Amino acid sequence: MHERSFPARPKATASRSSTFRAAFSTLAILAILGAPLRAQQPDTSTAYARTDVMIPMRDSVRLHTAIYTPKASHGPLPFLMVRTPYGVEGAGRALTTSYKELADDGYIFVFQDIRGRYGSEGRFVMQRPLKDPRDKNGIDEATDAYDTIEWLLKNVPNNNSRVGMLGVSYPGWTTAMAATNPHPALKAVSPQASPADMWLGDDFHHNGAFRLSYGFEYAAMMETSKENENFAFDRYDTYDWYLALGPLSNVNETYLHGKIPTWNDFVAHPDYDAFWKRQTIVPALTAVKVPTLNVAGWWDQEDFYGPIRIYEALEAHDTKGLNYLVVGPWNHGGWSRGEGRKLGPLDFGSATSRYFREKIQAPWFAYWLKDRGKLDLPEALTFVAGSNVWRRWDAWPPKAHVQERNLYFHAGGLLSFDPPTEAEGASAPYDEYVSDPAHPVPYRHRPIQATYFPHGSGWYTWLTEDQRFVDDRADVLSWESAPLTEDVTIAGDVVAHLFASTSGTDSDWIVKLIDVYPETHPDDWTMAGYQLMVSNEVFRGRYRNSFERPEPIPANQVVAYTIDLHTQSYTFRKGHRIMAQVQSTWFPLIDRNPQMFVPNIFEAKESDFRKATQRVWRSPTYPSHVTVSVVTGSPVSAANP
Ligand code: PG9
Repeated sequence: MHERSFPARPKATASRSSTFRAAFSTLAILAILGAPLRAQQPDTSTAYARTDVMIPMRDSVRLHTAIYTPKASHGPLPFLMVRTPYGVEGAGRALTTSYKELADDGYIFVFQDIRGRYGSEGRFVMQRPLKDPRDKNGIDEATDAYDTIEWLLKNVPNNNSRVGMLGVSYPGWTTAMAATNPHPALKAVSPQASPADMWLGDDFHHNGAFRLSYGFEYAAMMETSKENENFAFDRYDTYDWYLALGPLSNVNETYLHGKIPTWNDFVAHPDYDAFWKRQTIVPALTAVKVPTLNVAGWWDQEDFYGPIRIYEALEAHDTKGLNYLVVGPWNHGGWSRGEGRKLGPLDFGSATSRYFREKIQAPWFAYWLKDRGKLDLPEALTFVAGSNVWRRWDAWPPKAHVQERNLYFHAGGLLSFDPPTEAEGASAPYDEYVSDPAHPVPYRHRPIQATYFPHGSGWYTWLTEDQRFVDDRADVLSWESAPLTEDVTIAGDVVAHLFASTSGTDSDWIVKLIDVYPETHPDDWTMAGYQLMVSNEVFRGRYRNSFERPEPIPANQVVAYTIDLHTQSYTFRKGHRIMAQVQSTWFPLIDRNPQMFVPNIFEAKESDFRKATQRVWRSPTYPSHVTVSVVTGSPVSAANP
């Protein structure tokens, strides 16, 4: 294919010097590299030639698209397409990094700005919902992908009539959306860290608790202009900034002035209403229409719920064995860059990201798009951190060779597989703390840089931070097991069953499952006593009976909460301890709950915020515990590189 074959590149769509903020693969990349927001990115790909086109959609809106074709002659090639809201100027560089293995194989790469972003026409709508199927003139990300594919097949010479799609996070979601109503030429997809439901578990809320720092910063970044624009904080430690902000009503009053549609949606839709139900992709996942490789990272700070939920929803309809899951020891998009041997202070002993790109992702697309090789993928492939091996599973969560066991909270801060007895709780069958919204527990070490702070932010690795930084807080409770006498490997779902009371009428409950390293750690002294979060989640108490209709919590009554801590495959090594932790603030990751019921927390007043005394119960009647699935045999084979 040659530049001549395409319509001329429109002026508006950009010289190479236009703004760029890398993340057509993931937002994280540039921030990690510390590149300034408006830096010029040289296109370092030399083996491919780039052509920019404006592709018309069915409603005449034109989408800016960069097409990379190999300079050397090849037979007909398949397309690999990434549809992104983050700009496509750096796509060429990605062919030598994130997509190197694929680029070496030879594809026609297509990078497209979605509607209303960067060089594309039309209006950007945050996570635009799927159109009503009865609306013949409607558009959505699936129709835009469809129309683009139709155009590519007709206009790009030397293609083999097959298309693959992939992407991390937002581009992962556009991939998943394209597969809901796919063009017949779409033959394989890999949605990676795709959100599935922004109210239940992904970027913007978890179980109704609002992800303040991410929600605010992301909405402002995306909707201040067509191109990414970071909110200008006036200080380095955003913990201070968010605390000084006061109630969320000050956001529009003082900073956004009603100009950021997504923020206005947060305010107008605090509960799980029709707005969020229209946006979630899950109801559309009624069939596996395209072979799907779902990818997730155990320490993904943005979208871990999504890829697992998408896998699970598709799996219920996977009659032909076309739906697969890979979960590795990665942060958000970690598999698409670097070696993946380390994350924060953790060393996984092998190059897990390179392994994924070379041995899983490249063969996946070659198999479906080039008829090359055979597909050597189990139903689920997970990395078991702790023992640091890849494992192949024939179902996820595993159905055989695992046993559900409960880790119970006991008096004296003890955690054990034995249930509590009457005797141990004789004086007080609970542990308690005072939660004060004026002094919320930081979710990570301070200073807490802005999420996309251009000179490096702790955001990307916060899930792996040593939890000892909250040790001295009286508003964090911990229960810890004795040192393990043998390795304990868990595989499958992790669920907290909390029996808790509050003196207030609303409350957040945050539960963490933690691996406590032994004090003697001869391999690496910096890890002695380390407290590594293995699973975690927040639950906003007002939603305990219904996500749609919040209710006050009856003050001082014990209430049972089931909190999904998602899924894990992890080995707690012999000599380590297992810890469970409970707290009621996680700031500014999660907005402060006033702890007094108000109809809409986005409209709470300063005077609504109250201290509350929280009790976590641990008696035979109210046995708070965390349920894990312990691996009992060797059902699985190792699959190490
Ligand atoms: N986590 C980002 C995101 C995806 C979808 C919607 C909103 C945010 C991202 O990295 O793309």
